[in-house]
Amino acid sequence: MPIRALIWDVDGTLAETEDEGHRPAFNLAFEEAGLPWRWDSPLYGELLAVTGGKERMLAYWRRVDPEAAAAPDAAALIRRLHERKTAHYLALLDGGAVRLRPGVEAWIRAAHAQGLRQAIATTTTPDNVTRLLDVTLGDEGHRFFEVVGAGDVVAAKKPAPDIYRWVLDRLGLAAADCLAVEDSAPGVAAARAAGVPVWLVRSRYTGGAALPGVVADLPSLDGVAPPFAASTATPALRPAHRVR
Ligand code: XBP
Ligand code: MG
Repeated sequence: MPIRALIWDVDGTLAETEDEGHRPAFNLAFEEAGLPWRWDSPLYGELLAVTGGKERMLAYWRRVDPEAAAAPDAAALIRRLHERKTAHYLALLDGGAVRLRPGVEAWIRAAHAQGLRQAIATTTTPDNVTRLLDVTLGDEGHRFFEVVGAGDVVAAKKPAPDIYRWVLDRLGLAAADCLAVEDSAPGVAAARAAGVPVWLVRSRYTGGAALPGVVADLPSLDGVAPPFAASTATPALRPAHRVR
C-alpha cells in the first residue's frame, strides 16, 4: 500500500534537540531555582527513559529526594520549573542552537512534493514544536504539517500509543497507511502500539540496542532515498496548522 502520510517525532528525530536544547535548558532552570541538580549527558541518556520533561524531573526528584518529591507542593514546583526550562529552551532555539538533522528537510520537502500528508507526534510542548519549525524551516515550515500532536494533549505519553492515535484520528487515516519516523525506544514502542509502521533513525541518545519491529534502522536520513513512491499531486501548502 502506498504511504499516505508521514508522522514525524520531534526530539532526536527532526533535530538533536535533547543535547543541544532540552538538557542545557533543564540545567539552566535548576541553577536558576538554586537546585543542586545538574544533568550531564550520560545521566540524561538514562533519564530519557521517562518521556515528558515534567515527568522526567519528578522521576529524578523521587530518586534523589523521595520525601521532598512526595510533598504537597511538589507538583507546583515541577510545573514552575518546567515553565522556566521551556523559556530557556525557546531562547536557545532563538539563538540558533539547533538545526534540523541531515536529510530531514529534504525528506519533508520530497514528501510534500510527492503529495504525502505530514503530521507530528511528539511528547514535547506545542510551543517548542512551533518555535523549532520557525527557526529551522521559516514561515512556510508550519505549512508542511497538517496535524501537530504535542505534549499534554494526551494524558499517557510515549511509549503509550495515545499521541499516535490522536494524530491518526485527526488525519482520518488508518495506521497501516502511514509511516512514523522515530529515534527512541519509547517512540518506536508508541508507534508500534498504535499499529503505525516505523522507521528508526538513531540519534545521539538512542544507543546501540536493537529495537525490534522497525521497518528500517538507520543512523541518519542523510542521502537516504525516501521510501514513498513519486506521485503527480503536489498539494498547495495548507493553512498554518492549528495545534488543536
Ligand atoms: C522527547 C521527550 C520530551 C523532551 C523534553 O519528545 O520526551 O519530553 O525530552 O521536552 P519526542 P519537554 O517525543 O519528540 O522524542 O520538556 O517539553 O517535555
Ligand atoms: Mg524522539
